Amino acid sequence: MVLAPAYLSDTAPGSGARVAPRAWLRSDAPTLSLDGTWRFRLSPTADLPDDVAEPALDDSGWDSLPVPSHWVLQGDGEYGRPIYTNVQFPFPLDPPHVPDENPTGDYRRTFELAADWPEGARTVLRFDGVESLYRVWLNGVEVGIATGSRLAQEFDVTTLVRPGTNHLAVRVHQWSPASYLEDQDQWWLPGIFREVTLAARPADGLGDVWLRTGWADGAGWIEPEVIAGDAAFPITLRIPALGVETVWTGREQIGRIEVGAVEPWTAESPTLHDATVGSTGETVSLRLGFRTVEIRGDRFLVNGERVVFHGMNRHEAHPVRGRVFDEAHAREDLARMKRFNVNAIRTSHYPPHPRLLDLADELGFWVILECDLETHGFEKNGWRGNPSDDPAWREAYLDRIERTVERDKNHPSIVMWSLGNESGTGANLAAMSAWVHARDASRPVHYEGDYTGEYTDVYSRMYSTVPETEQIGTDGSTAPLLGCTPAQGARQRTKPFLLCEYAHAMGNGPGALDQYEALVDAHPRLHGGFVWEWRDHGILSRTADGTPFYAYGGDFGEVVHDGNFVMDGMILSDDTPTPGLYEFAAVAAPVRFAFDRTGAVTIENRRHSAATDDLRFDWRAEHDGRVVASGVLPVPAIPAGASRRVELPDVPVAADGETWLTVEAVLAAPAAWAPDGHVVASAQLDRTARPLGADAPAAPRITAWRDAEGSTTLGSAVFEGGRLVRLAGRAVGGPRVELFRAPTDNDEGGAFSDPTGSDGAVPGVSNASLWRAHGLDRLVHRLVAIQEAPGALRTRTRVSAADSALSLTVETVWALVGDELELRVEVSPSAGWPTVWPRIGVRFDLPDDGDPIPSAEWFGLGPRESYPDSIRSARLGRYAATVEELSVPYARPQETGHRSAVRELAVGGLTLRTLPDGRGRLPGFVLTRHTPQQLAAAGHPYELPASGTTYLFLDAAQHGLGSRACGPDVWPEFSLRPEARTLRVRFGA
Ligand code: IPT
Repeated sequence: MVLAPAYLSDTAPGSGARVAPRAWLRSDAPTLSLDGTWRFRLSPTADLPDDVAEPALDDSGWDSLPVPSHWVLQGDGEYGRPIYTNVQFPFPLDPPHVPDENPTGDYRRTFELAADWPEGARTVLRFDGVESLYRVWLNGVEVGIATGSRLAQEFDVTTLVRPGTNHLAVRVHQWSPASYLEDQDQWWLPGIFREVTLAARPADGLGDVWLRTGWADGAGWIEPEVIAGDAAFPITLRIPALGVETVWTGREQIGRIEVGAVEPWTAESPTLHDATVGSTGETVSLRLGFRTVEIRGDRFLVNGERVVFHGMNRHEAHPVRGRVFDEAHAREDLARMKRFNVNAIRTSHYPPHPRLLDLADELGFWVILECDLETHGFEKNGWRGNPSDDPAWREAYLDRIERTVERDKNHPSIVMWSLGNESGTGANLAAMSAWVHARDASRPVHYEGDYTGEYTDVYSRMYSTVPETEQIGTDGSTAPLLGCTPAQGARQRTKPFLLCEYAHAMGNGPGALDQYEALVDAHPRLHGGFVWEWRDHGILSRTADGTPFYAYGGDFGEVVHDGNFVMDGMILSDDTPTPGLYEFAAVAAPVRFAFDRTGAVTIENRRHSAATDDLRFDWRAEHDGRVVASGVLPVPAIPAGASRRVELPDVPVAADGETWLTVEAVLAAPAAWAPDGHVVASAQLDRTARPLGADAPAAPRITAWRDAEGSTTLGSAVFEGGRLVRLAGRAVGGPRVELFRAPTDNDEGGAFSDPTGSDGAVPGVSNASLWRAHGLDRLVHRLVAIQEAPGALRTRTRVSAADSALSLTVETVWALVGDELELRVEVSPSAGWPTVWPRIGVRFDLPDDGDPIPSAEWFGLGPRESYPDSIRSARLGRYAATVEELSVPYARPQETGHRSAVRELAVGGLTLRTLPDGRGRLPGFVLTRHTPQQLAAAGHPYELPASGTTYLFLDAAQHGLGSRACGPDVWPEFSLRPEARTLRVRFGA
């Protein structure tokens, strides 16, 4: 046994020939990419001989591995497996030490240095991302050690590199002291996962360039900072499109440049100007955006206007590549964000690949750029030993923030720096902030964990509830704020507020996006927030029989893991947008419509600064979902922040049935991120003349009931012992009352890490546990009575669960009404049901008969699923979808597919229309191949049993969604309390 090397217990960020960080610049100085195939050897421990460094070592028996990549995602498990943990550390909490079991990858390659590699230049070896600690040798000589997995590092190798063949070796340890600073909620993915480059740094080149820009009152300016040696002068700054050409013959001349009238950069109109800075030996190119970031009182302003973040937390995650960057995929991802009205990104919880910020500049996003830092695993021990407040780690903290800011400082999209995530609080964070304030006074500092605002410029929280968020925004409120004395709370209320995380998008959800949005409208101190999170991090895997699936925590046999908590995105692992994202797009829409009684609509432009001249306003009128008239509303360009009242067209109103007017703001011309016609915002106005259901003939009042048994026929419906067996020429079973839904991740939420609920989750027993405890998933039935009358049949059933005295009484009445067959189901609970209910519905079973039901057509809300607190994107219309399309393949099967307020439905030869209950409410439907019980039992889609039946649920009501997987429960208004409900439908007989 040999002890692991001492540097694996050293809190220093690195050693050796590391050089100061600089901006990531496009340069014409020679570079040599060292990406490609490297020799690779994986060892289970870190106590290895330094043979890796020996140029003469025979590595012909080693494997080959691509760089960039993560070794655990290469091969078929022969290089270990990914590990997913959220807060937990996958190794003992023993800082700064890590276990001897420390997977270590040795990488080797040779490269040829071309004969024309500039002489007299310095040469640096650059790593853009290596997880987690790496030691580098060139031509047998140690170059240095570095940490900071998602940070760039350059080593000066001038004296080591030589013409001809060079031998490069890198030893990467999966675990290191730095792992204590990298406890982000994501997969642990070791390896060299970003580019490796050799770069010449000419003596007459540019050491670093920062073109700080500003904009006010129509004019822009640049405050340049250029680091260069004497030989580099003269240095010329050129911005051809603005006619700028400034020559500096000496350092002392470098100063502020007024560029005069210029279009500003904003996330909505991301105007960029190509610029070059050329010295005698090197030219770099940049794309400048002119904008000024500022905090005035409790307002966060860009170019003098308040910014509202409709943001996403963006991790770098790909089902095959992990955190290896793919520019085409990233561009499409950002374009998708734009299509869904996302205007901001928090780079949770580390700097992304540098190109991502070029894309953000170009497509237009407000970016909070976050440092690679999280020490969350210390929380469970009361933050004892937290590196954030331990002087031994100060240098590592400062190194991280310097590397973060210096690399990305030129990007106009970055409007705030964030020190990191969930790292408690302490002097090292304060020191980071002080460093940023000294280095870049033009951007505020964000860090959520600074509850009392000792060293940050904005007030930020995660998952605060709607009432608490309201109190934060309310002047004069003395409601206590998390972690604050009243005085500290008062101080925090003087700052701009943002939710760096909210609306946890795990599984089916989140609910209540609109409630948060309403607060942002009402309280200008509230600047919006960032949904947790943009995408699921599933890793594409296969079962033993080859079925593909997206793996989450535990699927790789991890010792400790956090299950599917990593599947909490607005898009699924395969990029499919979830219904939650459509809801977000509707809530965050920058254009709003308010109809009034006078036949007009007020159109409000809620953008930061762009007018609506890129939009066209289409309208259409529909009778029962069929278009009868359409056109374009004449709307003048509306400036940002303004509203216009526009007369609505006279639309023909249907005598029978419903008349609805839809207006849509669509792109009038293609944008970089969407084609023309793309819908940015829409709204519907009900113009129906008569109340819903008024044209349906009334059901007869039946009094002559007598007891019945055996079989009964009503029109095409056949009943055996009171139960439906055939309808409309096909086998149909039911209706069977169902209260259960396969618990969503939010239904399962509650038993959260922090019992005080200070992290936003509602502590306690989850709704799903209560449902199971009360047997909602295993209700049994007892038929109490069957009665018939001419043209009618009725049953009474008692429904209850094993060992429970709680029950439901369910009465069904079937009656022929003209050429239709009406079903009325009345559900009444016994007194004392203690929990909320998932649903009040009935299930019909439609066996395949060799021919599974392919699809459904309906007139109702759609096209996607909706629930009481996530229904803002649903529009009334006629829709069709296959049974498969009706369900969302969430990574862990759960309730999905509910279409609200259905009027008409056609499924497998059955047609039905619904009638409102006594309070005007219409049921929804779910059409699925699996029962809630089957869905609830499956951990992954591939675990669902083969099915021979399609199940149709008609739901008189569904419980809301909430975001209690990590945040607030369903708001009371949208919670389904046990109550009596009536469901009325008429089948085509
Ligand atoms: C919060 C984290 O900041 C984020 O990284 C992620 O883990 C999220 O939760 C849950 O998915 S921390 C939480 C304990 C409030």
